[in-house]
Amino acid sequence: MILINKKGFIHKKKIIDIKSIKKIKQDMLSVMGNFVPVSNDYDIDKKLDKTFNRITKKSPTLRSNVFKALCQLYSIPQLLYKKKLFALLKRNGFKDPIINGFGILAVEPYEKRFLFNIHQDLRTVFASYNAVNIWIPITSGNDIGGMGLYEGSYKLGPIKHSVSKINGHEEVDFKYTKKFKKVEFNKLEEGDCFIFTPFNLHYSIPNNGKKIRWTIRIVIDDVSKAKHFNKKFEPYDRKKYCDNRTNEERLNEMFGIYKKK
Ligand SMILES: O=C(O)CCC(=O)C(=O)O
Ligand SMILES: [Fe+2]
Repeated sequence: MILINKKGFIHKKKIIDIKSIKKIKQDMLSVMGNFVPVSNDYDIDKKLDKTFNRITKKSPTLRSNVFKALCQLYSIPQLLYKKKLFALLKRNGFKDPIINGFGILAVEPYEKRFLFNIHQDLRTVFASYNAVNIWIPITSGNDIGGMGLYEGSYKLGPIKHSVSKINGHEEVDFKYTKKFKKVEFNKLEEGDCFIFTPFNLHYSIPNNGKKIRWTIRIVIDDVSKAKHFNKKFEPYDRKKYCDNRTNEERLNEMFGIYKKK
């Protein structure tokens, strides 16, 4: 596996311009505005959080469906065509890029339910081991948490994950992290880009701040690295390594439907 660099991740500052991020936030508000009144705060982040809280208060089903729609926003993959990001991917050797998936993550202050344990992203369908996550904070702050990652741990290859009895998320045993240096991305600046291989072990850092940590994730891959295509699409047998329910299905089965405290 050759992945970006030996560490399997890069951090580049100011890759996505603030205007494009604002456009995404406006699109998110427009989606939510179909179901609740949009808050009239001047600050767009406050507007976003308050409006999303209104959605949450209204009903768990509405929250879940609105969230699904936000994850599929048209304007998310458009970021890939921004000059700086496009050039960055080219420089990192993406010859025949494809989009495997994209979405938004919301980590609310002091909300533990959606925090990821140490994992690799094995539920995504990859075409090759050269896939990368492009992780873009769209809110800034030091106290809103972030993500931790073990540099170079992709060298372990896919690891069999188990479901945590404590929080219902998939995880691998801590022992796998031992040989690798941990880096934490917890000083988030909107528009920065963290590009990392989904095979690097990584986890969420809790949000102890006052606003929601919103992040965008786009997964891309390179077909020129899929030498196995004459036999199969994926580079390995994914079913052997992970649970195939969605996060939401698994959490609902284990802990009941989400209701905000
Ligand atoms: O943002 C987080 O808390 C973790 C995100 C993550 O695991 C991912 O994007 O694959
Ligand atoms: Fe992940």
